[in-house]
Amino acid sequence: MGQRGSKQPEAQILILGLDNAGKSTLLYKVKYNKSVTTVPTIGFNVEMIDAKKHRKNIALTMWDVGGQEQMRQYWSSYHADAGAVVFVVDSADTRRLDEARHELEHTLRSDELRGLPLILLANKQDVDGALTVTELTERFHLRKLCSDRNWYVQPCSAATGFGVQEGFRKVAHMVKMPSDTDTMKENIRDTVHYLRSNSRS
Ligand SMILES: Nc1nc2c(ncn2[C@@H]2O[C@H](COP(=O)(O)OP(=O)(O)OP(=O)(O)O)[C@@H](O)[C@H]2O)c(=O)[nH]1
Ligand SMILES: [Mg+2]
Repeated sequence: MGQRGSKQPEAQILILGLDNAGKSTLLYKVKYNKSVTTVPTIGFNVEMIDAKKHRKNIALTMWDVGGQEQMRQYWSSYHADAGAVVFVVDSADTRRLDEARHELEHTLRSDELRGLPLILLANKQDVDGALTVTELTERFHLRKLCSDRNWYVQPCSAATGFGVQEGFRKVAHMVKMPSDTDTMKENIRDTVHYLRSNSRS
């Protein structure tokens, strides 16, 4: 908390997806509004962005984790403290959609990510043959898969910038802030206290 000495609330965003989905390109597009040339991520990249949630300033720490097969075993070590999951898909890579779906399903089974919002970024919409939001929603069985969490699919292109700011605005809107959990815990504590004191009288 308060890594930059700022008082604004902070939340952690986990950015996952198969290798070549465009995670790092998206990260730098939203951070610097620049198209950068990336190399496959070994380990992770981390950047902070300022955002707004309910008109209040917040800071989002974005963890962009490498998606190559040998990197995926480490994804779970980033689960703790996340406030939202962003899953990036190459919408034009139809051959690997089942692989992407499998990884998403596996990720969402994590206890540490239970109830957190999912934002699926349907990237590479500039490429011919890219699947639409409706097609991806069906292919990923998102309604069923996300019956216990908030979810949203944002079409975007890290190459052109289309949909990128909108996507991360949505992330800021949906992210679960650490304070939400604290408030919830306090409410539970108060309720327990109230019930106990009532049962004694
Ligand atoms: N046409 C097009 N190419 C994109 C887009 N986004 C990313 N790319 C390209 O896709 C390739 C992979 O992008 P990265 O951002 O490195 O992918 P990544 O998901 O970070 O991959 P890993 O780090 O290996 O997990 C690069 O050549 C990018 O330039 C997009 O929206 N459209
Ligand atoms: Mg990368």
